[in-house]
Amino acid sequence: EYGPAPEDSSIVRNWLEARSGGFGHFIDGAFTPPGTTFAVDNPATGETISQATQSSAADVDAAVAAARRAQPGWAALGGHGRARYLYAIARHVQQHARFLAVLESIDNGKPIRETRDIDVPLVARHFYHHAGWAEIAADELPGTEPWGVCGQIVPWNFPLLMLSWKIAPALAAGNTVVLKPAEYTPLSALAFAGICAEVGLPAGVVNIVTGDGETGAAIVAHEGIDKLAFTGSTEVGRIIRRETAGTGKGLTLELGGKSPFVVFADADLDAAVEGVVDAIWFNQGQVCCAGARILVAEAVVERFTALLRARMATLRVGDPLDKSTDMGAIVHPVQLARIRDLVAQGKAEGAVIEQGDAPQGCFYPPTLVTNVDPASVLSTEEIFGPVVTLTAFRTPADAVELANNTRYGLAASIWSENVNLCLDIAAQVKAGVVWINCTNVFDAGAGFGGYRESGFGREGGREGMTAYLRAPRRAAPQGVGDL
Ligand code: TXE
Repeated sequence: EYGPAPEDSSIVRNWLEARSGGFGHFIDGAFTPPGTTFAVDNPATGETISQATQSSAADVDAAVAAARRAQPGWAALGGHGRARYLYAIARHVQQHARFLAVLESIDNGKPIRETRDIDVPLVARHFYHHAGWAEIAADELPGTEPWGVCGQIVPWNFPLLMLSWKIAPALAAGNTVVLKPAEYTPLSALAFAGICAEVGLPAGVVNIVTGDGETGAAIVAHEGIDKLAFTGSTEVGRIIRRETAGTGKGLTLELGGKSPFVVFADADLDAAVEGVVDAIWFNQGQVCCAGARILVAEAVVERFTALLRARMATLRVGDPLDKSTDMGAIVHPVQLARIRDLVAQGKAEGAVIEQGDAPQGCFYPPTLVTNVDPASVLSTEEIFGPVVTLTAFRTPADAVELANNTRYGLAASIWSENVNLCLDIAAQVKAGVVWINCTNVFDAGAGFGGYRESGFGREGGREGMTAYLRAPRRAAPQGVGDL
């Protein structure tokens, strides 16, 4: 299997060089000239690789107006007409897979192995899946209609994948969109805009505006937006919930997490250790559903911890474009400082910190935290870095209590060879997604989302599709969060 090697970064370098003046927005089917720009950096090298435009209120107005104009025609194309475009987008994502994988890796700092094998294939899968939904939605979800124009705000941890989670169902349902990528990682969304142009997507169906939280706030407040979808911090989710209260806008929020990873005494410990690698060291731990709290049965805690330490020592942190790298760079020095501060705070509170190696720069080593109090910041705060706590439990009831001792409720992972026990525990753990003997398994056909302070609404599957449809004759299955 051939995958991108470091030298493949030249395809991205050439693309960026051809756009050395930086990027404008993608509005009404065309790129605007760059305006007031901000730097886009490669976190692994610290180098500025491009410039993107900070959107003004007028830019957001123009994008929303374009989306409004395009929406009736897009809906009128019918399911099959829209599906053809979604299939075309999926195919073009596959055709540009190598380019997109390298671009995402350079912009975000994540290992090329992950962008190549996980992010980009899942993006294509999401568009194929929702092309299927476009074909059958009229039959499967009768009496529904698109919301109209969707405002979509995505984070930097899976820039292109989160874009696909937002755009694919919205378009399948007959909506048009104004999407804002995160300011740290706007490039793959801009490349995606190029793909929309390439497949001849009607102008105004997808609009991409770049900028920071101010741009996000302008989208949230805009009267021409009918539905909002946000993935990001619980803090900003709260603001958006407040801002949209009483406006009639649809809303789904996918926010933070502090997911438990529960290992029972009869678990396959080697498999569970690999699970931890995937749960917390994948994407440098910058994963909303990261298994950030290992809870392990007392009877096996020593054996498990020894295996985990040995595995942690083998992880390679470094150049994201090197195919043998396990962990790349942290997305931005601000996030790195946040991780360092939280770990220092935890250490001051008495936690024991063990770390692997990491190069100088915007990197953070894989980190195991033991002797940690349940009230410590390391047990309660979303660190959004490669830092995992480990706590022993005595009985299954203790495990459930510890697992639910969080204000979040996004995901959980349970490890045991006793499937009855797994199912019993799964039913008691308060999490939107529960994985048994696996972790971080995503599929476009399965709903993903949380409850409590992890937000509400689902992305993927039938529920994810219905979130983009108004159901005049039925209550929409969303909007019941308790933020
Ligand atoms: O998030 P923000 P940040 C968590 C994680 C991380 C912390 C801070 O714990 O350490 O949040 O990250 C846009 N109105 N997650 O500061 O600010 C912003 O421009 C509208 C978990 O980067 O929430 C970006 O596009 N939009 C998370 C997006 O919101 C606003 C992924 C997310 O940024 C806005 C990311 C406003 N007032 C961080 N302010 C997950 N659930 O996966 C900012 N934005």
